[in-house]
Amino acid sequence: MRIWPAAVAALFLSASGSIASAQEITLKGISSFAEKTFYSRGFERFIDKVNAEGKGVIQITYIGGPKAMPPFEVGNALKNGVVDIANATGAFYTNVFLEADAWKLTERPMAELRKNGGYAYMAKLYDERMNAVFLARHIDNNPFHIYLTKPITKPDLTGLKLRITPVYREFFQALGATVVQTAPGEVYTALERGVVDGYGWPITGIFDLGWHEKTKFRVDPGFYSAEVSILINKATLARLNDAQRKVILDTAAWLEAQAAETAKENEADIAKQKAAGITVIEFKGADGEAFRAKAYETGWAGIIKQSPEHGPKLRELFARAR
Ligand code: 173
Repeated sequence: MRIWPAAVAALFLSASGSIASAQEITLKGISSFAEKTFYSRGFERFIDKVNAEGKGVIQITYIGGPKAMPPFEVGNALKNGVVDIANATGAFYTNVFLEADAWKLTERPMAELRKNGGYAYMAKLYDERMNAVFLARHIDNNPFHIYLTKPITKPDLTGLKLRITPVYREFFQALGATVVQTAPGEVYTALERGVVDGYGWPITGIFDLGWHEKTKFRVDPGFYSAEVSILINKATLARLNDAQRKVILDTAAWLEAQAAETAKENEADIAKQKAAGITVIEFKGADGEAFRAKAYETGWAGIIKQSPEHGPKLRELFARAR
């Protein structure tokens, strides 16, 4: 007689245990940028908040950065469901979705792009090309710059070899540079060996991988707006129940709302670069305006050339009249 209540209790316990584990889902997350460096930090805050608020509901296991997966492979891994959630920038996955590089050309905040159809236009392409949903842009208002080991006196890179990603290709070539694409993890060695005379990178983060040691000049003004975002595999998102989806979407909205604040961090790195002895080569006034205009013209020309179908529409939605 006494065995029944125990057996029933055991059954109940194991049943409720399996229900609990069926309700908690664990996603695999990967970053295209090194762990704990500037461009991974927003993703890491996202993971920490999901894991805190999603206890018993949803958790993210952080696989890591480029040590775990080459950064230019992350887009494919997300598309194929090898990972569920990724921190990446469009330039790193043009191999699966070439128009993603157009995010760098946005001159409107994400809040506006989510209203004016710009986000919706891209969302359709993420769905079609990448089986993905764009959750949150956590880097914005963060311009790119040219960093050099040799000085220039005018906006002319003739005779110089620069490290690039797709972000800078058209612009640097238009300025006369020879270009070589590398992942961020190869920049230090390329500088050290004199394989390159400089590189493109945003205003923040050059200290993360020690590049300040090899950098002598920064060219101002900056151009474009770096984009780093969190993407989720479409099938993964579809598999989530309402509570799980709510944790992900609420945390994404929380993170994207902070993206504009990236600009506050720009100033700190500008000061740090100065303290590290990096000399600013500045094109002032009309020269600076012409330099920036050329960046946008060549940038859009590159996107439109590669995607005559979507490039012009993206320009209408992303750009400001200039
Ligand atoms: O230079 C790069 O590797 C690059 O394209 C990029 C994009 C966004 C943030 C940081 C770097």
